[in-house]
Amino acid sequence: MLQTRLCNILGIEYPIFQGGMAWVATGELAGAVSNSGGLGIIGAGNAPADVVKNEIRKVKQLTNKPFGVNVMLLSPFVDDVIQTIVDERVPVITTGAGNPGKYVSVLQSIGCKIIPVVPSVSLAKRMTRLGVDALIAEGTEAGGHIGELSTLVLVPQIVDAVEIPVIAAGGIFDGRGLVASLALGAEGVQIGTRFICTNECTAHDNYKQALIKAGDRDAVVTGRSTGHPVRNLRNKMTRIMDDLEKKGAALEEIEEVGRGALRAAVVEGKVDEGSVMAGQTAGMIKEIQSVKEVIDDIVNGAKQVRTSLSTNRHLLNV
Ligand code: TUI
Repeated sequence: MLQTRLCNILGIEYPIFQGGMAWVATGELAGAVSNSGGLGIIGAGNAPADVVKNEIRKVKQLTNKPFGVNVMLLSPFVDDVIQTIVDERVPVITTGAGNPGKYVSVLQSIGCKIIPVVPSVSLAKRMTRLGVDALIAEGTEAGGHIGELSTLVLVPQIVDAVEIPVIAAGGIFDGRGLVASLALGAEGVQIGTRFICTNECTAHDNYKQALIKAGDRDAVVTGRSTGHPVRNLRNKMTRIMDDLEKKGAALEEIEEVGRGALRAAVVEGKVDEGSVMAGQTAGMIKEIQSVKEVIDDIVNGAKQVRTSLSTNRHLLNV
C-alpha cells in the first residue's frame, strides 16, 4: 500500500531510510531497521575503513535484507572506505558533503546503488548526470551539516528537475511527514533523529534523554559564519561557538571547538560540552521505542493520514 518505485529498485518493504548518522548509526541500528522493512544505513562519518568493515559485518550477522553505508566525502579515509564497500559488496551507498563522481564506476561495477544527498537543485542535476540511482533531497530541518532550503520547497523543485526517484529528508518524523513527502513527489523518506531514541541505537543514554527533553526551538545552527553550518541541540558548546562567531574569531578557533565533539556526546555522553547533532524533529520525540515500533508507527500513521485526507473534515466542500 505504501510501495513506491524505490522499494522495487532496492528490494525493501517500506520506502523509509534510516539516516546514516556518524557515530550513531552503527551496525546494530542499521540491522534492526532493515529487519523491520526499512533501509538501515551505517554512518561511516570520519571512521577508518576497518571500523566501517566491522559495522558492515555486524549488519550481515543481523539481517539478510538490503542495507546501506553513508560515506561522508570529507572523511580523510574516504578512498579506503569506498574500497571496503566494494570488497564487502554493500548493496546501497548514500553520500554526503560532496560529489561522489570519481567513485561511481567502481561502485556500479559491483551493482551498488548510489544515492547522494543534495541540498540544492543545481547539485541534484549535476549528480543525475553521473548516472546515480536516486537522490536524497535534504532540507535545512535536518541535523548535522545542512543546506539552506527547507524540505517543503527543496523536494518539489528537485522532483521537477530530475527523472530518478527522490527521497525527502529533514523534518520528517511520522506518517504525516511520509504522506506529505509523497504529496511533494518524493518516493520515500529518510529519518535520522527519531531513530536515535530507539533501544537498538547504541548512542549514550544522555544523548537520548537530551532529545526527549528538547523542545521545538532547541535544535539550533552553529557555524553559519564559517560556511559549515551544523544543527545541534542548544548547550554549552553551541553557546561557546555563538560567542566566538559574534567576536569574529578565526575559522580555525571555531572549528577547533567542534573537533571530537560529536564523539564526546554520542560515545561518552558529554551532552553539555559535546555536539548533540539533531534535527528540528527533536521536539517531537517523547520516548525511547524499539525500531520496529517506530517503523510500525510511521507506516500505520501514513495509512491513517491517507484515509483522513480522503474524507477530510476540514474540506467540507470537496
Ligand atoms: O552529510 C550530511 N550531514 C552530516 S555529515 C556529518 S559527519 C561530521 N561530523 C563532524 C564533523 C564533520 C562531519 C554530520 N552531518 N548531510 C548530507 C549533506 N550533504 N548535506 C549537504 C550536503 C552536500 C553539500 C555539498 C552535498 C553535496 C555537496 O556538494 C558540494 C560539491 O563538492 O559539489
